[in-house]
Amino acid sequence: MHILSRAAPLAAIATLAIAALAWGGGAHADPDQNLVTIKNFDFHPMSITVPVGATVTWTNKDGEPHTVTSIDGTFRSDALDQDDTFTFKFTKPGVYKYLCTIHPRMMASVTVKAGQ
Ligand SMILES: [Cu+2]
Repeated sequence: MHILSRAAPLAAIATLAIAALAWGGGAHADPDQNLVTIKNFDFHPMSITVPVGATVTWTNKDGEPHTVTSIDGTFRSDALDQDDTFTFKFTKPGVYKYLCTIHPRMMASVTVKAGQ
């Protein structure tokens, strides 16, 4: 009992550390949960890396409309109102830069890697 009572706080600290790492590792989130949030006129995260075949879902949390528009024309959403989503499946490796055509300073990217 004495050993357990000393070990428990260490275990709790280790659990918190792991949770903190998981929280900060947005680019390594669950492969089925490639989520980008549009909030305060920015994309979060601004860069995300996914394997070929992954689907990315954007959700607009702003009251203003935004679009998700790739520079090279690979994908293009309609204007997304608040809580609207846009989903795109990436079938080819590459770096896909995109922006909001309504607010072109809003720029971000999706990196698609082969063989993951
Ligand atoms: Cu916008």
